[in-house]
Amino acid sequence: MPTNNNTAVDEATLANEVKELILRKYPAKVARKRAKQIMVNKVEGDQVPEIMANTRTIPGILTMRGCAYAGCKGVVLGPTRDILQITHGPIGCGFYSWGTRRNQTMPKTPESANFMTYAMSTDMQEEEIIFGGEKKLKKAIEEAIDLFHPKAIGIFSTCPVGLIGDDVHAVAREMEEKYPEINIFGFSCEGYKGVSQSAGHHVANNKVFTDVVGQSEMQKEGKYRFNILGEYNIGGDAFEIERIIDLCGMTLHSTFSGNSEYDEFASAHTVDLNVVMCHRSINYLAEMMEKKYGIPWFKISFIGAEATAKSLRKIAAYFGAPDLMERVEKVIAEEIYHVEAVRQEVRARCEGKTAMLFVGGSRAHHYQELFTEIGMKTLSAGYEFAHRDDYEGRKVIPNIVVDADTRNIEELTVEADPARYRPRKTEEELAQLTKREGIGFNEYLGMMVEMKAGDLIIDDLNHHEAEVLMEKYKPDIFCAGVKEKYVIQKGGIPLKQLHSYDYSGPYAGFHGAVNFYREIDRMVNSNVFRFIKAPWQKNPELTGSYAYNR
Ligand code: CFM
Repeated sequence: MPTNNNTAVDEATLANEVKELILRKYPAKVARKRAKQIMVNKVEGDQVPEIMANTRTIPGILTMRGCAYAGCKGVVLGPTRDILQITHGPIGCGFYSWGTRRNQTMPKTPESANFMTYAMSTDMQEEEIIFGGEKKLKKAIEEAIDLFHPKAIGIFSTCPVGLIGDDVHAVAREMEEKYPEINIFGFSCEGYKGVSQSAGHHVANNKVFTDVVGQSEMQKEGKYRFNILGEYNIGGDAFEIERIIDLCGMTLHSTFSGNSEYDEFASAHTVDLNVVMCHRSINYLAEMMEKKYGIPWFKISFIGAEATAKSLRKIAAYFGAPDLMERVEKVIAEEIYHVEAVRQEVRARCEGKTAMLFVGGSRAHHYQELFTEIGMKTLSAGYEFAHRDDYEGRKVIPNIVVDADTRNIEELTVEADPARYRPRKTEEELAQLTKREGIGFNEYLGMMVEMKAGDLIIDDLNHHEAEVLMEKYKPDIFCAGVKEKYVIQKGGIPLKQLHSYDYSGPYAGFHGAVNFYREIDRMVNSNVFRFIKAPWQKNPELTGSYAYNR
């Protein structure tokens, strides 16, 4: 996007002021650390400032982050309907990770297994914390097998399980010997692992790779077969993506993990391509599948009509068949025609309005596209738990300092499978595709590279900082999650939840783009927010100070 230099200078001045205001409230040590996590963007080619990310949240700061268990059980495995998932731990962990993410699913027949409607947990009590919980876990597994006869069972560890030393992997092995027809595996995804849910993604990727992928040679019909990695069917996104891929005549073998089944995971290594949507949560699996099976991967996004079209073209170009490319062009033309009518209408009302996005590890980047399509500008954005590569691009991976928190997570050594490794393209073909079609294999440019100079980038945003942003920038819309929603809305700014989509969706693909345009139009042009006076705007605020200051 061309940038007007003067505007960039003005924006950078404001961004620097806001940063200064944010830091002023903090004790010196905290300010020093936060200063490295709050960056005024500069872009020179693919070079952007270095940002500190994926480090511990400073105690006392109310972070937006979640835990490793959430990243493993809730995020990566949660949307799979027929892997029976048992939370080994106190009941709260299982209950609060049940259904709140709005990942949807559609069993193939009414009889097909779907365990997503159940919250299964060992419901640990003091007794198990003191004497160990393995016995109770075995009982829970047997009970689940009796009731549901699943193909596969995943056991998810919560904090106390790690603290008392229950060996979920030994239990899984023992139970698998007893029930050899069921694939039973455990995840060491104790909540405290790493510094956020990002650690849980990695733990999940590792186990799915070692224990599930490669277990079946099932092949779906079709010439153009691929997997989508990092799409979780929030608000029905996967349904819309499936619709489009069907129209294009391609075969989506497996989605990790929106609207997915165990058998699709188990045979995911039989495809010819992996495309990665959410880089943060699943790039590990893409890399490992390439090393072991020879499946190339590249980054795509189905968020935004243009991004969807671009991604479809890339996939078609990869397969390289002229009839496929023609069919894809036809689908794009038809779909864009309908999107355009709404886009133009909405754009007339939204042009020039401003947005901020603070979400997870990929959406804060992807959704900027949708705003751009209706003429809105992003002023500030950040991830909750992404790593430097999600901000600055994968080129910085070799320079990322590995700290103790990262060492906590197993890094698998993967080698080519002696029997099943099969390069899908020659080196020369890959180089050609990169040159001719601009497909960046094993590449992710990162959010900052695709944002403007002068934008304010904040990692692991907190409430104090969100309030300063609100006051100083007065954006027309703020995108974050439920923990932020009501504080922001009481401040008179509409908040769109980009995790659960509030009660709406899908937002992916062409239909999703239309849904999003309309929703944002309603929100930014609604008068109701202008009449809101927050309690602290009507009455004097209570302020406090440390006792030792007196
Ligand atoms: Fe990937 Fe996600 Fe996200 Fe994520 Fe998440 Fe999510 Fe997210 Mo909430 S996998 S990183 S851990 S795109 S649950 S579907 S919305 S924080 S930006």
